[in-house]
Amino acid sequence: MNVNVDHHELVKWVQEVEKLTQPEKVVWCNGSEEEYQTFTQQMLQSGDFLALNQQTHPGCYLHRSSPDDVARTEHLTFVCTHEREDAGPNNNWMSPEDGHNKVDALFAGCMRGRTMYVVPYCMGPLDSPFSRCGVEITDSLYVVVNMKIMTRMGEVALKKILQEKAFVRGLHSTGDLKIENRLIMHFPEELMIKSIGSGYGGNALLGKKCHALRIGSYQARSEGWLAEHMLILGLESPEGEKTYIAAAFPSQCGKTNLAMLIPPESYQGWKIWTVGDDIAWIHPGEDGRLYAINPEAGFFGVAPGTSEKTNPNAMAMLNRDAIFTNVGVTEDQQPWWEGLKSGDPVLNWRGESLSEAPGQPVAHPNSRFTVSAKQCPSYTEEMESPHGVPLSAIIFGGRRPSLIPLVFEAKSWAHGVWVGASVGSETTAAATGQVGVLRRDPMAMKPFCGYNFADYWGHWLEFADKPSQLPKIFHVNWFRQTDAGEFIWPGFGENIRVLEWIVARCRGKVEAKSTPIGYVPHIEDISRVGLKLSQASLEGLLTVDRAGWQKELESTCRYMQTYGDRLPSVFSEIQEEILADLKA
Ligand code: OXD
Ligand code: MN
Repeated sequence: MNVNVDHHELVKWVQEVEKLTQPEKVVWCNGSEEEYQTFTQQMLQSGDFLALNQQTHPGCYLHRSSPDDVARTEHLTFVCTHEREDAGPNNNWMSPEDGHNKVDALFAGCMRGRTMYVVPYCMGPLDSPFSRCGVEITDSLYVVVNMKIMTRMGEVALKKILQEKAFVRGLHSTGDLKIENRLIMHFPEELMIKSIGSGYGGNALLGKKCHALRIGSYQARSEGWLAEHMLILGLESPEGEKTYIAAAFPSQCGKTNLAMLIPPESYQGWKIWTVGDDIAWIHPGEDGRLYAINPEAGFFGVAPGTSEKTNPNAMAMLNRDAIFTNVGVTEDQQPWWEGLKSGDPVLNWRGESLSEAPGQPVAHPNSRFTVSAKQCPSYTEEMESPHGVPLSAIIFGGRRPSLIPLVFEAKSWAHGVWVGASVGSETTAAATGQVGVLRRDPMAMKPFCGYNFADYWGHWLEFADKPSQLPKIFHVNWFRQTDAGEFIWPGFGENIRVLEWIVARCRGKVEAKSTPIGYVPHIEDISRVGLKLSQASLEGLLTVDRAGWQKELESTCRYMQTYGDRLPSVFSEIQEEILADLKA
């Protein structure tokens, strides 16, 4: 690489890591297209990549991960702070000393016979004051090529690091891929990550969950901003008015689909622009508004369920230059997953013929695609804007089969923070563990907040102290079901009907019904034109069931009490007020 890095602390750290892990050689990645091609060829030769059909999917490859390394492993993910309470009940904790000792023992000699890649990367547009850099050292080429798509990687990031002299250190090795030798450790006080034993997604692409959310949220607190698990979209009306919205949903609740929504026929003239699908870094602007940037440069989306019907924009970006992980393949080597609705698979995600594995999913439920954001038809140059986009609304949501209405609006910023803190959702395949159990997932950050949730809520609340035009806060639920288990709301492109109401509220164009839990739409303000949804069903989706909500509130309070004295006192006032209203 042309850049002179002699004597820089980065070089010292790389040398220390080299001494610890003992690789055969060290390669500094420059992030060029040529380098990407070289690495791809190497992976094809080693079998880490299988070429997909280059006629139908030029530049597309399939990677099969180790079969028990297919999702984030939250029980092996730790936040190591000096004080246990700083990590909070929301995180697994170890002292920094124990954390380093345990994980370094696994790193010792782990790269013998392997190449160690040094990957400088920048989270956020290169010229943004809000961007933050990191360096990931890894022995996985799969990680390197994914980082190339997901971040601004290589020489450009290294230049920025040398100028700024600050970067997050991330050490990664696939180790022996055994779950008993896997640890994903965060040292927020040192801006450091050490991850070993997994080559999958959020465990291994350290820029994403480890840096942009866990370390990011910690940094954000001390610097006065927010690092959130949120998509960012711009909704343009037929009159050309653009409104920006950030929305937090737990993993696999449709963030990518919502960020790329194509409006149905009855919404001609409306358009959604995708600024981000997973992470938002939000800063207060001088005008008192909140501005969001997407720190990522690509999408690491869930494949199953993605189709022409659910997400045509995603389908359009997946027919070239994409990496597929753990999907099935058709006879002519095209990628295949459940819900795709075309093609016949012959091999499942493990590479077994379907007759060898009858009744099992063809694609792993957490199988993924990695693709540059620039390939998305709804990509907007605003994704490169150094100052980000101004947010008018923040939406929280979860997967809730009953009780929670389709949409409601918080009565104030503090109430909205409480609504975000009380989010519950059924678990999905994005993390190992039981699927379909309700768990509290405040702000969709349960697996990602790098410090004590009580302090995090306090930090959110502080934004109200400054003179500002804060976004309005909403809660949505696309996942209500009938007793027979069918989804009531059609979801996907039809979600624009709810976004339209949200935008109208932000612009003061529509009234709402005040209820104990917040403002709910008048039924006539959610358009049913072109929808097969009865008035009664929509009414059901907008009704506040007082008895049910009292129970919900009890469960929320029980959860929040686990945060003890650090819990913001305004939360109990809000709860008492809602409870009194529900009983009135
Ligand atoms: C993701 C996740 O990969 O949330 O985005 O698990
Ligand atoms: Mn996510």
